[in-house]
Amino acid sequence: MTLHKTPHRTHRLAAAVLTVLGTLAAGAAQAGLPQLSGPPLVIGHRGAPGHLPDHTLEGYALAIELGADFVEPDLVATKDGVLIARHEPNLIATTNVASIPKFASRKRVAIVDGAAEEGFFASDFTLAEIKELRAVQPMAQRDHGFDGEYKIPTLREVIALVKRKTLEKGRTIGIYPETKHPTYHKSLGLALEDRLLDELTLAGWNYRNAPVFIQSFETANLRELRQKTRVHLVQLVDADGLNPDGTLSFAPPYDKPYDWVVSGRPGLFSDLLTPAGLAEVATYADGVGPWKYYLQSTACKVVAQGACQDANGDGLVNEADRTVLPPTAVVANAHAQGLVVHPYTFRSEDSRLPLEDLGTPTREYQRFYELGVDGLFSDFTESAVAGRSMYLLKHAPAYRQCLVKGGCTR
Ligand SMILES: [Ca+2]
Repeated sequence: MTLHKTPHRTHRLAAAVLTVLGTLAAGAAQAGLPQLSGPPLVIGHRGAPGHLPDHTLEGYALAIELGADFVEPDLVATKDGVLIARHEPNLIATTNVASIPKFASRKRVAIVDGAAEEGFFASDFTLAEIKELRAVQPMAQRDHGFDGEYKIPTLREVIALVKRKTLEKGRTIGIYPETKHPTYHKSLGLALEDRLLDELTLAGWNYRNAPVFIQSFETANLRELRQKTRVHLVQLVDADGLNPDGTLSFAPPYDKPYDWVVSGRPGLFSDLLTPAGLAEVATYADGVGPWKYYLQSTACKVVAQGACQDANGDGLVNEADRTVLPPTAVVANAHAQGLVVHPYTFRSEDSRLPLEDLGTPTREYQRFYELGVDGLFSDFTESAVAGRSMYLLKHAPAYRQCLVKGGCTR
Protein backbone atom coordinates (compact mmCIF):
# COMPACT_ATOMS: atom_id res chain seq x y z
CA MET A 1 0.00 0.00 0.00
CA THR A 2 1.22 3.47 -0.86
CA LEU A 3 0.56 6.18 1.66
CA HIS A 4 -0.10 9.60 0.22
CA LYS A 5 2.20 11.86 2.06
CA THR A 6 1.10 15.46 2.34
CA PRO A 7 3.11 18.47 3.46
CA HIS A 8 0.76 18.82 6.38
CA ARG A 9 1.41 15.28 7.49
CA THR A 10 5.13 15.87 7.43
CA HIS A 11 4.55 18.90 9.59
CA ARG A 12 2.52 16.86 12.05
CA LEU A 13 5.21 14.20 12.29
CA ALA A 14 7.82 16.84 12.95
CA ALA A 15 5.59 18.30 15.64
CA ALA A 16 5.17 14.88 17.22
CA VAL A 17 8.91 14.34 17.33
CA LEU A 18 9.51 17.76 18.86
CA THR A 19 6.83 17.15 21.44
CA VAL A 20 8.32 13.82 22.44
CA LEU A 21 11.67 15.52 22.86
CA GLY A 22 10.11 18.34 24.81
CA THR A 23 8.18 15.93 26.98
CA LEU A 24 11.32 13.97 27.75
CA ALA A 25 13.11 17.11 28.76
CA ALA A 26 10.25 18.26 30.92
CA GLY A 27 9.82 14.92 32.59
CA ALA A 28 6.75 12.91 33.34
CA ALA A 29 5.49 15.22 36.04
CA GLN A 30 4.40 17.86 33.54
CA ALA A 31 2.56 15.46 31.30
CA GLY A 32 -1.02 16.52 31.89
CA LEU A 33 -3.94 15.56 29.71
CA PRO A 34 -5.62 16.43 27.47
CA GLN A 35 -2.77 17.19 25.17
CA LEU A 36 -3.62 18.96 21.97
CA SER A 37 -0.38 18.17 20.21
CA GLY A 38 2.24 15.46 20.33
CA PRO A 39 1.93 11.68 20.39
CA PRO A 40 -1.61 10.54 19.70
CA LEU A 41 -3.91 9.60 22.56
CA VAL A 42 -5.34 6.12 22.94
CA ILE A 43 -8.95 6.24 24.09
CA GLY A 44 -10.40 3.05 25.54
CA HIS A 45 -13.69 3.02 23.63
CA ARG A 46 -16.40 1.84 26.08
CA GLY A 47 -13.55 0.51 28.24
CA ALA A 48 -12.00 -2.65 26.84
CA PRO A 49 -14.98 -4.23 25.03
CA GLY A 50 -12.75 -6.48 22.95
CA HIS A 51 -12.13 -8.39 26.18
CA LEU A 52 -14.74 -7.53 28.83
CA PRO A 53 -18.35 -6.30 28.70
CA ASP A 54 -18.70 -2.65 27.65
CA HIS A 55 -18.93 0.15 30.17
CA THR A 56 -17.96 -1.67 33.34
CA LEU A 57 -15.43 -0.58 35.96
CA GLU A 58 -13.59 -3.82 35.20
CA GLY A 59 -13.48 -2.95 31.49
CA TYR A 60 -12.23 0.57 32.13
CA ALA A 61 -9.60 -0.75 34.54
CA LEU A 62 -8.40 -3.25 31.95
CA ALA A 63 -8.13 -0.53 29.29
CA ILE A 64 -6.01 1.52 31.68
CA GLU A 65 -3.83 -1.49 32.50
CA LEU A 66 -3.34 -2.00 28.76
CA GLY A 67 -2.17 1.60 28.39
CA ALA A 68 -5.21 3.75 27.57
CA ASP A 69 -4.79 7.48 28.17
CA PHE A 70 -8.53 8.03 28.36
CA VAL A 71 -11.51 5.80 29.00
CA GLU A 72 -14.84 6.54 27.41
CA PRO A 73 -18.04 6.36 29.45
CA ASP A 74 -21.17 6.86 27.33
CA LEU A 75 -23.80 8.53 29.49
CA VAL A 76 -27.53 7.95 29.89
CA ALA A 77 -29.78 9.00 32.79
CA THR A 78 -31.73 6.87 35.25
CA LYS A 79 -35.29 7.63 36.37
CA ASP A 80 -33.87 9.40 39.42
CA GLY A 81 -31.53 11.47 37.28
CA VAL A 82 -28.22 9.71 37.90
CA LEU A 83 -25.74 9.45 35.03
CA ILE A 84 -24.71 5.88 34.34
CA ALA A 85 -22.37 4.43 31.74
CA ARG A 86 -24.30 2.72 28.96
CA HIS A 87 -24.09 2.95 25.19
CA GLU A 88 -27.85 3.21 24.77
CA PRO A 89 -30.84 4.27 26.86
CA ASN A 90 -32.19 0.83 25.93
CA LEU A 91 -30.58 -1.71 28.28
CA ILE A 92 -31.66 -4.84 26.46
CA ALA A 93 -28.46 -5.56 24.52
CA THR A 94 -25.87 -4.71 27.17
CA THR A 95 -27.40 -6.06 30.38
CA ASN A 96 -29.22 -9.14 31.68
CA VAL A 97 -32.40 -7.10 32.30
CA ALA A 98 -34.54 -9.27 30.02
CA SER A 99 -33.82 -12.33 32.17
CA ILE A 100 -34.97 -10.78 35.47
CA PRO A 101 -38.67 -11.63 36.05
CA LYS A 102 -39.40 -8.67 38.35
CA PHE A 103 -38.53 -6.24 35.54
CA ALA A 104 -40.50 -8.02 32.80
CA SER A 105 -43.32 -5.48 32.93
CA ARG A 106 -40.91 -2.63 32.17
CA LYS A 107 -40.50 -3.80 28.60
CA ARG A 108 -42.00 -1.26 26.19
CA VAL A 109 -41.57 0.56 22.93
CA ALA A 110 -39.90 3.97 23.09
CA ILE A 111 -39.11 6.53 20.40
CA VAL A 112 -35.44 7.45 20.45
CA ASP A 113 -34.40 10.10 17.92
CA GLY A 114 -37.49 9.42 15.86
CA ALA A 115 -37.04 5.65 15.70
CA ALA A 116 -39.25 3.19 17.59
CA GLU A 117 -37.46 0.48 19.54
CA GLU A 118 -38.56 -2.13 22.04
CA GLY A 119 -36.71 -2.87 25.22
CA PHE A 120 -35.99 -1.72 28.76
CA PHE A 121 -35.10 1.93 29.10
CA ALA A 122 -32.76 3.39 31.71
CA SER A 123 -35.18 6.24 32.41
CA ASP A 124 -37.71 3.68 33.72
CA PHE A 125 -35.27 2.38 36.35
CA THR A 126 -33.95 3.98 39.53
CA LEU A 127 -30.26 3.73 40.22
CA ALA A 128 -30.99 1.14 42.91
CA GLU A 129 -32.74 -0.98 40.31
CA ILE A 130 -29.95 -0.45 37.79
CA LYS A 131 -27.55 -1.82 40.39
CA GLU A 132 -29.47 -5.10 40.35
CA LEU A 133 -28.54 -5.58 36.68
CA ARG A 134 -25.33 -7.04 35.34
CA ALA A 135 -23.52 -6.22 32.12
CA VAL A 136 -23.30 -8.54 29.14
CA GLN A 137 -21.19 -8.42 26.00
CA PRO A 138 -23.44 -7.18 23.18
CA MET A 139 -21.39 -8.47 20.24
CA ALA A 140 -22.11 -12.11 19.39
CA GLN A 141 -18.59 -12.92 18.15
CA ARG A 142 -16.86 -11.66 21.31
CA ASP A 143 -16.11 -13.45 24.59
CA HIS A 144 -19.27 -14.01 26.64
CA GLY A 145 -17.40 -15.62 29.53
CA PHE A 146 -17.87 -12.53 31.71
CA ASP A 147 -21.56 -11.95 31.06
CA GLY A 148 -23.50 -11.39 34.26
CA GLU A 149 -20.38 -10.68 36.35
CA TYR A 150 -20.15 -6.92 36.51
CA LYS A 151 -22.40 -4.07 37.66
CA ILE A 152 -23.43 -0.97 35.71
CA PRO A 153 -21.28 1.92 36.97
CA THR A 154 -22.28 5.52 37.59
CA LEU A 155 -20.20 8.33 36.11
CA ARG A 156 -19.09 9.16 39.64
CA GLU A 157 -17.74 5.64 40.10
CA VAL A 158 -15.90 5.84 36.77
CA ILE A 159 -14.25 9.10 37.81
CA ALA A 160 -13.23 7.60 41.16
CA LEU A 161 -11.67 4.63 39.38
CA VAL A 162 -9.76 6.87 36.97
CA LYS A 163 -8.43 9.02 39.81
CA ARG A 164 -7.32 5.96 41.73
CA LYS A 165 -5.59 4.52 38.65
CA THR A 166 -3.90 7.86 37.94
CA LEU A 167 -2.23 7.71 41.35
CA GLU A 168 -1.47 4.01 41.08
CA LYS A 169 0.06 4.28 37.61
CA GLY A 170 1.83 7.61 38.05
CA ARG A 171 0.43 8.91 34.77
CA THR A 172 -2.58 11.10 34.07
CA ILE A 173 -5.62 9.21 32.86
CA GLY A 174 -8.67 11.04 31.63
CA ILE A 175 -12.33 10.48 30.91
CA TYR A 176 -14.00 11.05 27.56
CA PRO A 177 -17.75 11.11 28.41
CA GLU A 178 -20.33 11.14 25.64
CA THR A 179 -23.73 12.71 26.10
CA LYS A 180 -25.97 10.08 24.45
CA HIS A 181 -29.12 11.35 22.73
CA PRO A 182 -29.17 14.78 24.42
CA THR A 183 -32.45 15.91 22.79
CA TYR A 184 -34.16 12.68 23.87
CA HIS A 185 -32.95 13.07 27.44
CA LYS A 186 -34.12 16.70 27.53
CA SER A 187 -37.57 15.59 26.34
CA LEU A 188 -37.72 13.21 29.33
CA GLY A 189 -36.85 15.99 31.78
CA LEU A 190 -33.50 14.28 32.33
CA ALA A 191 -31.13 16.65 30.54
CA LEU A 192 -27.57 15.36 30.65
CA GLU A 193 -25.54 18.57 30.40
CA ASP A 194 -25.91 20.15 33.84
CA ARG A 195 -25.79 16.74 35.49
CA LEU A 196 -22.48 16.05 33.77
CA LEU A 197 -21.05 19.43 34.69
CA ASP A 198 -22.15 18.95 38.30
CA GLU A 199 -20.26 15.66 38.44
CA LEU A 200 -17.17 17.24 36.89
CA THR A 201 -17.35 20.12 39.37
CA LEU A 202 -17.69 17.66 42.25
CA ALA A 203 -14.61 15.84 40.93
CA GLY A 204 -12.67 19.11 40.63
CA TRP A 205 -12.53 18.56 36.86
CA ASN A 206 -14.63 21.42 35.53
CA TYR A 207 -11.79 23.56 34.20
CA ARG A 208 -10.00 24.10 30.91
CA ASN A 209 -7.15 21.64 31.26
CA ALA A 210 -8.95 18.99 33.23
CA PRO A 211 -8.33 15.47 31.89
CA VAL A 212 -11.72 15.51 30.19
CA PHE A 213 -13.14 15.63 26.67
CA ILE A 214 -16.93 15.84 26.38
CA GLN A 215 -18.27 14.44 23.10
CA SER A 216 -21.64 14.50 21.35
CA PHE A 217 -23.18 13.59 18.00
CA GLU A 218 -25.54 16.54 18.44
CA THR A 219 -24.46 20.15 17.97
CA ALA A 220 -26.91 22.19 20.06
CA ASN A 221 -25.88 20.65 23.36
CA LEU A 222 -22.20 21.24 22.61
CA ARG A 223 -23.00 24.90 21.97
CA GLU A 224 -24.88 24.96 25.28
CA LEU A 225 -21.96 23.31 27.05
CA ARG A 226 -19.53 25.84 25.51
CA GLN A 227 -21.46 28.58 27.32
CA LYS A 228 -21.24 26.71 30.62
CA THR A 229 -17.79 25.13 30.76
CA ARG A 230 -14.26 25.48 29.43
CA VAL A 231 -13.68 21.70 29.40
CA HIS A 232 -12.61 20.39 25.98
CA LEU A 233 -15.53 19.58 23.68
CA VAL A 234 -15.55 17.25 20.68
CA GLN A 235 -18.07 17.14 17.85
CA LEU A 236 -18.71 13.56 16.76
CA VAL A 237 -19.45 13.02 13.07
CA ASP A 238 -21.33 9.92 12.00
CA ALA A 239 -22.61 8.35 8.77
CA ASP A 240 -24.78 5.36 7.99
CA GLY A 241 -22.45 3.13 6.00
CA LEU A 242 -19.87 2.71 3.27
CA ASN A 243 -20.72 2.39 -0.41
CA PRO A 244 -18.69 -0.04 -2.55
CA ASP A 245 -16.64 2.84 -3.97
CA GLY A 246 -15.71 4.08 -0.51
CA THR A 247 -18.06 7.06 -0.39
CA LEU A 248 -20.14 7.27 2.78
CA SER A 249 -23.88 6.65 2.78
CA PHE A 250 -26.41 8.62 4.80
CA ALA A 251 -29.73 7.36 6.12
CA PRO A 252 -31.70 8.23 9.25
CA PRO A 253 -30.98 8.20 12.12
CA TYR A 254 -27.27 8.36 11.19
CA ASP A 255 -27.54 11.02 8.49
CA LYS A 256 -27.41 14.19 10.59
CA PRO A 257 -27.30 15.42 14.19
CA TYR A 258 -30.74 14.81 15.71
CA ASP A 259 -30.99 18.42 16.87
CA TRP A 260 -30.92 19.38 13.17
CA VAL A 261 -33.91 17.12 12.57
CA VAL A 262 -35.74 18.90 15.39
CA SER A 263 -34.74 22.42 14.33
CA GLY A 264 -35.34 21.76 10.63
CA ARG A 265 -31.75 22.50 9.63
CA PRO A 266 -31.00 20.74 6.34
CA GLY A 267 -27.78 18.91 5.59
CA LEU A 268 -25.76 15.86 6.52
CA PHE A 269 -23.12 14.97 9.09
CA SER A 270 -20.53 15.30 6.32
CA ASP A 271 -21.24 19.04 6.17
CA LEU A 272 -19.46 19.35 9.53
CA LEU A 273 -16.18 18.17 7.98
CA THR A 274 -16.01 20.56 5.02
CA PRO A 275 -13.71 23.55 5.57
CA ALA A 276 -16.78 25.71 6.27
CA GLY A 277 -18.27 23.09 8.58
CA LEU A 278 -15.03 22.74 10.50
CA ALA A 279 -14.83 26.51 10.88
CA GLU A 280 -18.32 26.43 12.38
CA VAL A 281 -17.41 23.56 14.73
CA ALA A 282 -14.36 25.52 15.85
CA THR A 283 -16.66 28.25 17.22
CA TYR A 284 -17.94 25.90 19.94
CA ALA A 285 -15.72 22.81 20.09
CA ASP A 286 -12.05 21.87 20.41
CA GLY A 287 -12.05 18.85 18.18
CA VAL A 288 -13.90 16.46 15.92
CA GLY A 289 -14.47 12.76 16.35
CA PRO A 290 -15.26 11.43 12.86
CA TRP A 291 -16.07 7.91 11.79
CA LYS A 292 -12.60 6.83 10.60
CA TYR A 293 -13.66 6.40 6.97
CA TYR A 294 -14.03 10.18 6.67
CA LEU A 295 -10.23 10.25 6.98
CA GLN A 296 -9.35 7.23 4.90
CA SER A 297 -11.99 5.04 3.36
CA THR A 298 -11.97 1.57 1.82
CA ALA A 299 -13.53 0.20 -1.37
CA CYS A 300 -14.53 -3.17 -2.74
CA LYS A 301 -14.94 -4.76 -6.16
CA VAL A 302 -18.57 -4.85 -7.18
CA VAL A 303 -20.19 -8.07 -8.34
CA ALA A 304 -23.85 -8.72 -9.15
CA GLN A 305 -26.51 -6.24 -8.00
CA GLY A 306 -24.03 -3.78 -6.61
CA ALA A 307 -22.81 -6.14 -3.86
CA CYS A 308 -19.18 -6.35 -2.83
CA GLN A 309 -17.08 -9.29 -3.91
CA ASP A 310 -15.97 -11.77 -1.23
CA ALA A 311 -12.37 -10.83 -1.92
CA ASN A 312 -10.77 -12.98 0.78
CA GLY A 313 -12.96 -15.97 -0.06
CA ASP A 314 -14.20 -16.67 3.48
CA GLY A 315 -17.85 -16.86 2.46
CA LEU A 316 -18.69 -13.56 4.13
CA VAL A 317 -18.84 -10.04 2.76
CA ASN A 318 -17.60 -7.45 5.22
CA GLU A 319 -14.83 -4.92 5.83
CA ALA A 320 -12.19 -7.58 5.21
CA ASP A 321 -13.16 -7.58 1.52
CA ARG A 322 -12.29 -3.91 1.05
CA THR A 323 -9.00 -2.22 0.24
CA VAL A 324 -7.66 1.07 1.52
CA LEU A 325 -8.15 4.28 -0.50
CA PRO A 326 -5.98 7.42 -0.42
CA PRO A 327 -6.59 9.66 2.61
CA THR A 328 -8.84 12.72 2.51
CA ALA A 329 -7.92 16.25 3.56
CA VAL A 330 -10.09 16.16 6.71
CA VAL A 331 -7.18 15.95 9.16
CA ALA A 332 -5.36 18.85 7.53
CA ASN A 333 -8.53 20.93 7.27
CA ALA A 334 -9.43 20.29 10.91
CA HIS A 335 -5.93 21.15 12.08
CA ALA A 336 -6.11 24.35 10.06
CA GLN A 337 -9.03 25.31 12.31
CA GLY A 338 -7.12 24.33 15.46
CA LEU A 339 -9.32 21.28 15.99
CA VAL A 340 -7.97 17.96 17.20
CA VAL A 341 -9.06 14.85 15.32
CA HIS A 342 -10.02 11.67 17.20
CA PRO A 343 -11.53 9.09 14.80
CA TYR A 344 -13.54 6.01 15.83
CA THR A 345 -13.75 2.98 16.11
CA PHE A 346 -10.76 0.69 15.76
CA ARG A 347 -11.33 -3.03 16.24
CA SER A 348 -8.99 -5.99 15.90
CA GLU A 349 -11.27 -8.66 14.48
CA ASP A 350 -10.40 -9.55 10.89
CA SER A 351 -14.00 -8.85 9.88
CA ARG A 352 -13.35 -5.23 10.91
CA LEU A 353 -10.02 -4.74 9.15
CA PRO A 354 -9.32 -3.95 5.50
CA LEU A 355 -7.76 -6.63 3.32
CA GLU A 356 -4.27 -5.14 3.67
CA ASP A 357 -4.34 -5.38 7.45
CA LEU A 358 -5.89 -8.81 8.08
CA GLY A 359 -4.26 -10.48 11.06
CA THR A 360 -2.21 -7.36 11.88
CA PRO A 361 -4.41 -4.65 13.44
CA THR A 362 -1.37 -2.57 14.39
CA ARG A 363 -0.99 -1.71 10.71
CA GLU A 364 -4.31 0.09 10.64
CA TYR A 365 -3.37 2.12 13.71
CA GLN A 366 0.00 3.03 12.26
CA ARG A 367 -1.64 4.21 9.07
CA PHE A 368 -3.97 6.55 10.97
CA TYR A 369 -1.16 7.83 13.22
CA GLU A 370 0.77 8.61 10.02
CA LEU A 371 -2.23 10.64 8.85
CA GLY A 372 -1.69 12.91 11.84
CA VAL A 373 -4.66 12.02 14.04
CA ASP A 374 -4.39 13.35 17.60
CA GLY A 375 -5.94 10.26 19.14
CA LEU A 376 -8.34 7.45 18.38
CA PHE A 377 -11.05 5.33 19.92
CA SER A 378 -10.16 1.65 20.20
CA ASP A 379 -11.94 -1.47 21.44
CA PHE A 380 -8.50 -3.09 21.78
CA THR A 381 -6.22 -0.68 23.63
CA GLU A 382 -3.27 -3.07 23.52
CA SER A 383 -3.16 -2.94 19.70
CA ALA A 384 -3.59 0.83 19.62
CA VAL A 385 -0.70 1.22 22.08
CA ALA A 386 1.50 -1.28 20.18
CA GLY A 387 0.80 0.54 16.90
CA ARG A 388 1.69 3.83 18.56
CA SER A 389 4.97 2.43 19.86
CA MET A 390 5.89 1.36 16.32
CA TYR A 391 4.94 4.79 15.02
CA LEU A 392 7.00 6.59 17.67
CA LEU A 393 10.00 4.31 17.23
CA LYS A 394 9.97 5.16 13.55
CA HIS A 395 9.48 8.90 13.85
CA ALA A 396 10.76 9.93 17.28
CA PRO A 397 14.24 8.55 17.99
CA ALA A 398 14.17 9.96 21.51
CA TYR A 399 11.35 7.60 22.33
CA ARG A 400 13.85 4.71 22.42
CA GLN A 401 15.95 6.53 24.97
CA CYS A 402 13.10 7.27 27.29
CA LEU A 403 11.92 3.69 27.14
CA VAL A 404 15.32 2.61 28.42
CA LYS A 405 16.08 5.46 30.79
CA GLY A 406 12.60 6.30 31.99
CA GLY A 407 10.59 9.45 31.50
CA CYS A 408 8.30 8.25 28.73
CA THR A 409 4.98 9.81 29.49
CA ARG A 410 2.99 7.53 27.25
CA1 LIG B 1 -14.95 -12.07 2.86
